[in-house]
Parts: sequence; C-alpha cells; structure tokens
Amino acid sequence: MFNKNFIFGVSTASYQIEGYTKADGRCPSVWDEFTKIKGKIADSTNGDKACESYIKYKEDVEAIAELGVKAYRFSIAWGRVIDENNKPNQKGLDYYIILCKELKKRGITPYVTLYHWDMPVWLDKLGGFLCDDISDYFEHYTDVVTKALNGLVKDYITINEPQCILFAGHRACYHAPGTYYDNKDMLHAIHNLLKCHGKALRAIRKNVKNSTVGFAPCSRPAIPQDPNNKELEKLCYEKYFELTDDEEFANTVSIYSDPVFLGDYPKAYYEVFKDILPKITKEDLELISQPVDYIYQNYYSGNYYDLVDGKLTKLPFHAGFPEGNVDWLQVVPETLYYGPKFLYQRYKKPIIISENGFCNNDVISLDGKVHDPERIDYINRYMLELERVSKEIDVRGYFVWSLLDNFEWSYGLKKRFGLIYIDYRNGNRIKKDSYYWYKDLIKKD
Ligand code: GBH
Repeated sequence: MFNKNFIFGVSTASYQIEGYTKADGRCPSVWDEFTKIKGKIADSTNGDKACESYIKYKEDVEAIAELGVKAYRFSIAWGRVIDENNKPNQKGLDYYIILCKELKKRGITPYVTLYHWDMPVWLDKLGGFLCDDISDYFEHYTDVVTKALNGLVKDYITINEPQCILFAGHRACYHAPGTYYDNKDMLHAIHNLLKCHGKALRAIRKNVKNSTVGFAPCSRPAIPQDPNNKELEKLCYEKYFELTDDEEFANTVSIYSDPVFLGDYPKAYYEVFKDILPKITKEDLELISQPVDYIYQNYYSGNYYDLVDGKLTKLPFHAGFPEGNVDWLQVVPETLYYGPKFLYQRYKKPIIISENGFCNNDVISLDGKVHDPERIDYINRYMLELERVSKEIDVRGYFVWSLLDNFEWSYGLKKRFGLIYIDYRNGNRIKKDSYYWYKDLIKKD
C-alpha cells in the first residue's frame, strides 16, 4: 500500500504518560501546577501517576516491538533533564538514555520531541515564551539532550503544536499555564517560540550526525465538499493558510509555518498587525528558516466547505455526524488527503503525520478484552486517504496518537486515545482490538 520505507509509528508525550513527577530531581512543570487548580481539569485528575511509564517503560517498549512499528515518537520533559539552576540533571537524562537503548535493542527508531508543553515552572516564572532569553535556555536544553543521546537519537521534533501552546495556553487559557496574552504579547511570544525552534535546530545540526529535524504543528484543513470543483479546492487552500486578526490568529498555520519554511511571515501579518509588531531582524528570520527535513503535522479533523451564493462557506456538521468522544473530533477522513496536499503545495517538503488518532469511550468487556471498532474504522478511513494522497505527493510516515491511553490535558484521564488500554486502578495494560488491527496492517504493508 505505502512504499517499503514508509515509517509506521506510535506517539506519546512525557507529561501524559510518565507519572513519577517528583522522582530523581524532576522540577515541576506548568502542568503540575495547573492540574491542581480546581475546575481546570474536567475529571479533576492529573499526570502524577498517569501510565507510570517512568518505571514501566520496558513493558511499553515490548508492546511497541510486538506491534511491529519502526518508530516511536515520545517527548522529553525539560524539567527532568535540566535543574532549576539550568544545569543538567544526570538522573533525568539516564531515564531517556535507557529508554533509547531499550528501543535500539529492538530496532525501533526514536523520534524525539523536545517540547510537548511541559515548561518548567521556574522558566515560566521568568516569563515563559515572553522572556527574551527563552530561546537561549531552549538551545542549552537541546544541547544537553542531543549530547546525552548522541549515537542513540538522530530524529528530532523541536516543538509540538505551537498553536496549542500559545492559543490554548495563553488566549483561550484552558491549557497550562493559562495566563492571557493580548495580541501584542501573543505576537512577541510567537516570535520567541520560533526562535526556540531555530536555536534548537542549530544545536541539533551541530551535535548530531545525519540528523533530521522538523517541528510539529497541528491544523484543521478546509475540505472542499465537492472534490471535482477545482475552484472550490483553490479557495479551501487559501482558507487553510489565511491569517486574520480574529481571536484565533494564534491557531493558524501560516503564522508559524511560513517563517519556518518560506523564511518570512505572511504578507497579511505585516498589514494586520502593523502597529504591534515585535522586533524582527533579518538574523532572526534566517535562524528560524534554516532548512528542515520534513513537514510534520498533527491531524485529527477538518471542516467541509462549499460555495454558497458564490461565497466560501463552512458547512455545519449535521446532528449525528460521526465523531469521537471529544467535541472537536468529527470523523473527516479527507483531512489526510487535503491537509498534506495543501501543505506540500505551499512548502514542498516530505510529509510525516506526527499524530492521528481517535478518542473513544473504551471499556473492558466481559471477555476481558477492549473492543474498539470505532477507532479501527477511523484509522482505516484516514489511512486510505493518506494512501491516496501519497500517490501524488511525498508522504514518508504516519504516527498513531497514541500508544497508550493517557492524561488528555484539560479532559483528564477519562478520555482515551490509546491502542493500549490503561486500567488506572492498577496500571495494567490491555491491548485493544485496534492494536491488533494496526499490527496486521503493518505486517501486510
Ligand atoms: C494533540 O493535540 C496533542 O499533541 C496531544 O498531546 C493530545 O493528547 C492529542 O492531540 C489528542 O488531543 O480547532 O476544533 O480542532 C490536540 C489537538 C488541536 C485539539 C486544537 C483541539 C482545538 C479545537 N487539538 N483543537 S479545533
């Protein structure tokens, strides 16, 4: 179905799976604090225990090996490996070294995300992404990690979903740290975040032979309702990359990806925000746009659009439209056709889907198993669309979110995305039907 070097993988993130938040000198992250504030997490849970992957990593790696995927994408907790004096914490580093050795033994390639949202509290107190030194701190952290994992890791993702970090964390404020940024601060933070990416990229290239690097935004493509209408498709492309000055601008694609791939912010940026622009130098833009290897993208859902009275119009989802167990997860398989296609048209680099997956109300059945036909159906439909687009553009890989049920941020532990069920009473892992389905698919391919 896909070409023979296609990378099948699974994804996780540190705070969502590790637990053991006080072990071995780990410094608290903004999520440790945020989850303790009443009312922030729907089911009042937190990541203190989560999947306990900090001690159960061997079991996780075994499950990945049995699944037959070539790649495991996980993230490093900044606060485990750098202490409050900005010095390396060897015990924290050791955890990731051992994990990578375990993966290597089984022929699984680690794809390491450096930042999946768990900013150390002491750095947040310095201003987080508004602190003008944040990119130097991030470069130092990257330098420490890449040296410690030298020979074990060559594939890095600098930052996961800048949109969620800044929009959800600092505008809508339902993610940590939940401090509001006005437009001026937001633009400043976006620029500093992109400099973090650039400086990390520089450190990776310096320290790691044959490295590959990218960053992993998320997006929700505009999908033409009528696939034969080329004019409509063109308008959907424009909609997908459009930058407006509404509440959602920190959630858009082009404000992050144009500087990284094209070397500058979109033209609209300078027009719309002309009175509140941050300081942007030529050196900054060169730093941010150093060549990357892949376009990574996290895709879950999209929106259908049609021409109504000659105007591009978002179509409502009808009542009963199939969706996952979170309100934003409508089943729109063409997301994995048009999303990659549009990204490739604009940025012209090989594409890797760094996350795609389904939230389901999974239960342990009387037979002791977890049957999740809805997840199988979702992944199957999405993969068929990805296969279709891979005939037209260069698609290199696909990572399921997630290997394990885990701490689903503001929704808590109740929302399950895993191929493996976690029984939070005892930490037991149960492979769901979707796990076996994905295993078969990889074998056949
Ligand atoms: C990813 O983010 C995360 O990387 C991962 O940690 C998380 O567990 C996983 O997905 C599942 O949620 O514009 O209507 O889609 C979540 C993706 C993108 C979902 C922004 C919510 C906002 C509403 N998110 N989206 S919408």
